[in-house]
Amino acid sequence: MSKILEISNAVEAGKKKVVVQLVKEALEEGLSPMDILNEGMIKAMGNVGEKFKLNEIYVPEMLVAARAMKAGVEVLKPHLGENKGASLGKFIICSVEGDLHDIGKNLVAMMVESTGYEVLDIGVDVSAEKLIAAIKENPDCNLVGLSSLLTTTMPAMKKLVAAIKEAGLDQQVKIMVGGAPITQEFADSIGADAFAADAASAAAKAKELAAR
Ligand code: B1M
Repeated sequence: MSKILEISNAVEAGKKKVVVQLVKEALEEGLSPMDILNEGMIKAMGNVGEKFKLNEIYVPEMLVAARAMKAGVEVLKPHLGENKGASLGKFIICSVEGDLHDIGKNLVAMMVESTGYEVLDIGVDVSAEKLIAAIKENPDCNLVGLSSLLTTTMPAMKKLVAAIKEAGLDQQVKIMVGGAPITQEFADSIGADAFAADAASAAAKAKELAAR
């Protein structure tokens, strides 16, 4: 069995310690960190989601798989991109109100940081009040990232974008949105400045927005 497949199986099975060990071995063997992430771990979470949808597994199994992936990502983190030192500005990122999923958000934070942004992660289930306060407390923030994994939290994303505009903070920050149910069309419809489908494109978009 290939190392990547072993990692994928261990993530799916929620075997945190095994994932950590396998990721270390894969790096030592010279496998690409992006392949380990995309083919080993993100694909595994996709399988977990499919099994959940088919009622083959339940929330606790999703949770242990998520913990195993997070542990693997920690090992990968130093290899995922070179931090160029904060010079592009400050990026505030969160998962929107009602949404507790944070693996994708964390990956986006990590990749955007590697492009040269300082990152302030304000967590999950973030209300408009909390987000607005964070932007106001950080006048050097020039980019906000909103993540949503549930179709039911898409309206909360719309609400956060509207709150930023109502507070006049869209003069200060650009807004990037993403997450599994989010599309370019949805991003346009709620008035976001950018949409990214994955963490690597989010990093590229963030760089592009800093140059605008
Ligand atoms: Co949940 N969950 N979950 N879950 N979960 C999904 C999202 C689901 C698709 C599973 C399924 O049914 N197939 C489904 C949503 C269905 C829908 O809305 N249509 C679902 C559900 C229903 C739920 C609950 C309601 C289950 C329940 O309680 N009955 C519940 C809701 C909790 C809540 O948020 N209020 C719930 C809970 C959980 C856990 C807590 C158990 C756990 C999360 C743990 C954690 O995050 N700490 C969990 C997990 C693990 C998943 C799946 C299996 C995996 C998510 C993940 O981490 N993927 C997921 C199924 C799936 O995604 N196929 C599922 C890996 C990650 C790297 O990808 O997050 O998509 P992703 O991020 C990507 C891109 O989307 C993008 O870049 C990332 C990296 O490439 N991206 C951005 C993300 N944010 C971005 C922001 C950007 C740009 C790009 O700019 C700012």
